Amino acid sequence: MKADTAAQVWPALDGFRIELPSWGFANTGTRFGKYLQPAAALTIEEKLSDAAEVHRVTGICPSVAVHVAWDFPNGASDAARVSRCAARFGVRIGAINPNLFEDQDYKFGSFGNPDQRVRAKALAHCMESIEIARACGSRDLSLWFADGSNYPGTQNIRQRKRWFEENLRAVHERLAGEERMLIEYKPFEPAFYHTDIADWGMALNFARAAGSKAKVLVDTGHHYASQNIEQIVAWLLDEGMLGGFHFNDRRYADDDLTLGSIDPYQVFRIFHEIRLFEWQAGRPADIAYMIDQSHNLKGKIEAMIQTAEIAQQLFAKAALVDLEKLCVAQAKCDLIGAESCLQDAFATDVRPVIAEWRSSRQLPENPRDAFRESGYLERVTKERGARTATGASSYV
Ligand code: RM4
Ligand code: MN
Ligand code: MN
Repeated sequence: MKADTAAQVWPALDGFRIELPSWGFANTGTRFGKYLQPAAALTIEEKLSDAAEVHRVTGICPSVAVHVAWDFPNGASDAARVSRCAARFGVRIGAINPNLFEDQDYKFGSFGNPDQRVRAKALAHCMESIEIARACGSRDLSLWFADGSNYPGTQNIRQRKRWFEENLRAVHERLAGEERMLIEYKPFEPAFYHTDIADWGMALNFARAAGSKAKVLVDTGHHYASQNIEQIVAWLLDEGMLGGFHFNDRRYADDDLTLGSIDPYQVFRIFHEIRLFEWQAGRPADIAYMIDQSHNLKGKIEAMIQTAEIAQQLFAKAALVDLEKLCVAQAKCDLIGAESCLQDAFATDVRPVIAEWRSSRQLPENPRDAFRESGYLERVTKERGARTATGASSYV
């Protein structure tokens, strides 16, 4: 490996960490059913144990995002135990995701529900989520809403927007110090006519209305086909409003496919925009990189290792873009010169330099091989197999 490649890539690798989703280790499926895996985790302890395994072989996944209803069945009183358990496994609790869906009360929405009682219940759940975040020492409250409607004319869109603003502001008021709230958007599903936070503009608007600790969360799967996600990223960076990512890939609609499995160049372009921003601003962007994938068919732990590896590779490739050369080419409108800066970096095989970086950090050169050789999967398959066949509730 050329010394200058290593000089560019190693610092980027040292600074790159990506958070795992607890729900990615549980049995999940589609609305048409699920295929159970005998090794799937059923409890938060098992999810943390699996996540720790991903971190052990990759070295870049030290934190785990959690969903309150699935991982803290007794709410805030579970927090100390869960947090200690994470520490025992060598990971920590990351973003706290309130569950503002599934419960029968949320049939017509949570923050946007016409029933004041339900809006208050949703708000109280967010307040408890902040308590959990504090008890676990985690900074980010990550808000995704299933709210919307299925038929034209059935809900007052503007009224719901006002209700959202009200509750989001109330959540924001409860935040202290470094704590943040991240607002995620999604164009459709489960609502199929209108979604209350359907795109980045709406999320940005809500974040601004809520207060300075509110930022936008970009889930790469939550865009219409062919949308220019890196432009959205560039705008949010410029506005100081990009809080984090949920990484996954999609072909048709939100389906949590493995990051980069369909369009790795897009992920590369997103990372490039971030790096260009950081280089020009002279400071790191404060962004939470998170994976939001839940694999139904692939082995769950292995799929997470694969995802972390791909994220790392695409991040390393973006670190190879010659930014000085790019800026000169852009200023001269040297189109092919500028475009080639991206293409040359993207075409570079960074796997050897990453393998060297891993060895130097006492990490296995090939994380997936190391996982297969560890015998972990066989062990948990045996331990968990018998129960998994019976416990099949959605996402838990
Ligand atoms: C949504 C969204 C959220 C995730 C839920 C379960 O599509 O991506 O981030 O927490 O699914
Ligand atoms: Mn998401
Ligand atoms: Mn999603």
